[in-house]
Amino acid sequence: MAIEELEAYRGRALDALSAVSDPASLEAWYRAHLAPSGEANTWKRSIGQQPKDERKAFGQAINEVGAALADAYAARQAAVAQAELQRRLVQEAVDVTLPARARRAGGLHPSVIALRQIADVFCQMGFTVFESPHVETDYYNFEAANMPPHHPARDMQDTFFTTDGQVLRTHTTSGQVRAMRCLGPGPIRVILPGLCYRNEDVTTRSEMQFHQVEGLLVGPTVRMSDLKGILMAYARAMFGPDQDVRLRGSYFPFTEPSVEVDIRCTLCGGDGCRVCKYTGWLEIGGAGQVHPVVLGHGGYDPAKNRGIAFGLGIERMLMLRHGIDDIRHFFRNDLRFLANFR
Ligand code: FA5
Repeated sequence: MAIEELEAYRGRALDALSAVSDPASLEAWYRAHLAPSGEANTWKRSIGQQPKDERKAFGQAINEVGAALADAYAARQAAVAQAELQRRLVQEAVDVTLPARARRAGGLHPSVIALRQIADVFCQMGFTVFESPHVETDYYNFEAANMPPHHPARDMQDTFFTTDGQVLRTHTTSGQVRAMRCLGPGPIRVILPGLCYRNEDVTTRSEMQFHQVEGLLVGPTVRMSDLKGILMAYARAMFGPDQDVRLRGSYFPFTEPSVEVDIRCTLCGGDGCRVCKYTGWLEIGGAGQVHPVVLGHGGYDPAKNRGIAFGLGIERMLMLRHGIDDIRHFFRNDLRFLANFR
């Protein structure tokens, strides 16, 4: 009787096992049947209730059923694992025929693109690039540029000071004497590109930070006519082969004579309009012959050497070139503006 019940149990357990198709129900089946508290083991407790002469055979039958269930379980476990693997392969399959999602690459800032173009223009004229620090000493930014303490010209450039008494360079002219001391005593032909900082009210034409490209030539034969030729080459590279340059008398403490550099108005071509205030000309920077005091700070004998220098504003040049009406676009990080220059 008990043997028949045991056989019926075997049939039930194997039927239940054959219906198992996933790891969770396989685990549940194992707990119900083969685990120490599972049904296959509870049979063992009933051995003592059997007639004495049947106990041995009943015990063997229980062991056989247990072994048969364990074999069937192992086979089912392998089948479920295989099925699970198949399921995951299908579920996680990558459709290699799908079109790739375009990656949006970053790009260079318009001022940096312009700086690179400008470096190309000047390098073709034999210039090399000289880098100087953004955080500068008062000496290099002002004093070496012939602006001793209390010189009124310091007010022309409202300055950001650091807590330890240094300044954020107000112009790339701060690198002139550094370049002379580093590259002298022979002739020098360098540009010094980079950011400058001024504590100015931000307007459509003025920012607190902007790029300049400084140019510096020093040597025994350098003269103002070289300056005009170089600036003409720059203007034509930036604004087209018909562009013209005008040097207009001005004042800078570090040059004598000093000039403002104008190009013919890019909007009206020189006829006069609102943008050029009806003068036909637009300013792109300052320039001049390097002051003897500055040459002296750089270690050059002013009696034997002359220098010419210029400082060009990059964002204002780009505003003229692309018809940009507000300089603040450059540092707003608005991709709708920046992406136009990719
Ligand atoms: C100077 O900075 C002189 N160091 C230039 C120079 C160099 C003269 C060598 C002689 C010899 P200025 O302050 O004018 O000069 O500035 C030069 C150019 O920088 C300007 O023409 C303008 O294009 C740009 N610039 C000046 N201030 C600002 C500002 N706040 N925002 C944007 N661009 C500016």
